[in-house]
Amino acid sequence: MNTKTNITSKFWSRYRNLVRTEMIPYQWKVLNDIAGIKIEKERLNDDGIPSEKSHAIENFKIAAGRTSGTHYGWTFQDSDVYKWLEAVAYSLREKMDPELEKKALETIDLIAEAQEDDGYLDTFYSILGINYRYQSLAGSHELYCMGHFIEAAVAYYEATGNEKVLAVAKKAADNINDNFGPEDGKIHGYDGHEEIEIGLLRLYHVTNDSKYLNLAKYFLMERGKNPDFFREQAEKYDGPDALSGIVKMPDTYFQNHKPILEQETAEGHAVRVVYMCTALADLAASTGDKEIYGACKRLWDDITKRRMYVTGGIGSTVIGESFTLDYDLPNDTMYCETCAAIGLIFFARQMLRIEPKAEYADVMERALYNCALAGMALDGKHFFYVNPLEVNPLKSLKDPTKSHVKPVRPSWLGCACCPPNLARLITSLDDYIYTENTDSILINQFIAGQTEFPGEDGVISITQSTDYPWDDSVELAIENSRDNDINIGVRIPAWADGYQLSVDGTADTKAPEDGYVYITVKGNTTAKISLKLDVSIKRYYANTAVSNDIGKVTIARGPFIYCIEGVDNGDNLNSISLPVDAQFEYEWDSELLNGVGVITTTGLKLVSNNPTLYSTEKPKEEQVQLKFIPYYAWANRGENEMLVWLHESH
Ligand code: FUB
Ligand code: ZN
Repeated sequence: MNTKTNITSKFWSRYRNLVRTEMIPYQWKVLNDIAGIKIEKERLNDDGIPSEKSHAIENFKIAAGRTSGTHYGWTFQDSDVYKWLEAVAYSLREKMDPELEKKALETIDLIAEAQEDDGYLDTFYSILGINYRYQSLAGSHELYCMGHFIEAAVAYYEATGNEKVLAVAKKAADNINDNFGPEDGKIHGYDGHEEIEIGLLRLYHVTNDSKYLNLAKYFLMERGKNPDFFREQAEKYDGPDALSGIVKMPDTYFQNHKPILEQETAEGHAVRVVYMCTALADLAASTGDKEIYGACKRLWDDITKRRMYVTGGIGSTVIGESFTLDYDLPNDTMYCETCAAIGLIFFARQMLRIEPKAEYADVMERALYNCALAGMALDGKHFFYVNPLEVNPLKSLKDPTKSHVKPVRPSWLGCACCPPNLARLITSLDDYIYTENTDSILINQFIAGQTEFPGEDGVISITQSTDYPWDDSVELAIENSRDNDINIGVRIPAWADGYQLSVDGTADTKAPEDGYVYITVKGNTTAKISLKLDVSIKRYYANTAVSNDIGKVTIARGPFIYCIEGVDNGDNLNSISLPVDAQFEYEWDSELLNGVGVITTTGLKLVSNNPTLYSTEKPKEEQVQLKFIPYYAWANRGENEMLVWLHESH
């Protein structure tokens, strides 16, 4: 999409400014080890987690020969720098900032210096033993890191026209192409963590060079053909330890148990799955391959219809940061990694390129406004890795099975994949609002702003005026200066029980097609579309196959899932129930949590009469005032309990 968007949404402008003015500079300091903060381990008491410092920029300086020392951090430490650079690219696309550009250009120079003469780019092996490269792919993340670099490079090139960064990316991709593929003498394998496939496809889109598409396809189609691939490499390997223990994970962890086109369910590490699916869907969209699309659809359905939390989080267990089985969605031991929700948003975006179904945009919205956004504190400087739906801080502290479930966001994490992923998502939000097809434009997200879609015979301009996500009304001004008609598909969110739509003041009662109402705007004309959505507060129930949510209810308004916190509702939140006939009040509170819509009602709290552990005496019921806040804003007022699914009382 060759569009230009200016986001004016109050809600999103705050976040985008926050990322530009707080998060990106803060990350820069962290990457350079000058932030003066305490970096936390993802899991308490796990000695295997490097967390004293980031050292990410220093690794590049050592690899470039500017300084001496050794590599520190995860094998994928380089990717923190690349994701930062990608976020900077989008940020500069939105608003030029010479100081930030200078930092980016210096970083690009440093990366180019760290690149080997033949194009190979990975500080871990450049520092610790280049002869061992590509030989321990289960945990080395070499292709994962280069994939992130290629994504950053394409983004930077597209934002600024910088040829140097694109040349470095091509050189890296060419090195990979020289070393991997079906030909004799090349490695018949792939990275333990999918990502290079996404990068290569982006490189293909910007260069139009089919060798990058073919290489991405090779990696995707090769995965799972030889489930022993990582073990075979590990048996021969005697180089530096590149997360070698990971090879003992089950084949499903790497989506390596069978060829992707035969995979019926989403198995293993959740981020890997959705990154794989993102590339697979991009490939299907780019080639029109129906079989590949079928695989995308199967995995999409399994993830979103049987394995996704109501917040859009995915990954039910900390063990392997993985999916488990259909309908297994525990609320207090889950993983729901921020990166996984972001990856699901990437996947949804690619699926929208294949077919105009609002279910993709619905899931995108759910994951965006809930799980993904919860990954960052309102100050833009504290981050969650995992996003629970139920937290008791004492249990997190004392129960080892919950040591990954943090009750407050740390300043930074030893494994820092999530914060820069959020930064690149929020700064590139423009790319998720619309899907442009030959004769249609889908409006997937309601985000105030103005976008221009240039075409050969003119421009289509869309201006969205709305206070969404808080408000229920969206005004769309469409100007079609092309000769041809354009069909504007307005998404009707699945959560909206009702809506009213009018075009130039006249009610439009057409039924939505796959969740979009289409309005034709003739060539060289304009149209004003008004949409009003039913955002009344709704109760949601999980399928009864979800044993953890039986008898429970959660509430939502518009795209937001709500929760209760201890600071508003006292301790022992599980003793609270929501009466089936409770009436809700909704009020905007501009003073609270940077401005949120608050929901209040009367609930019931069970209180033991008897202090003994077990008693024949029934606890008494007390009426309590309940205050719900949007899930994304929890844990911004200190350490306390939080609960999304409440018992429902009759
Ligand atoms: O392996 C790289 C990243 O680190 C993964 O995507 C995250 O889940 C974390 O394990
Ligand atoms: Zn992450």
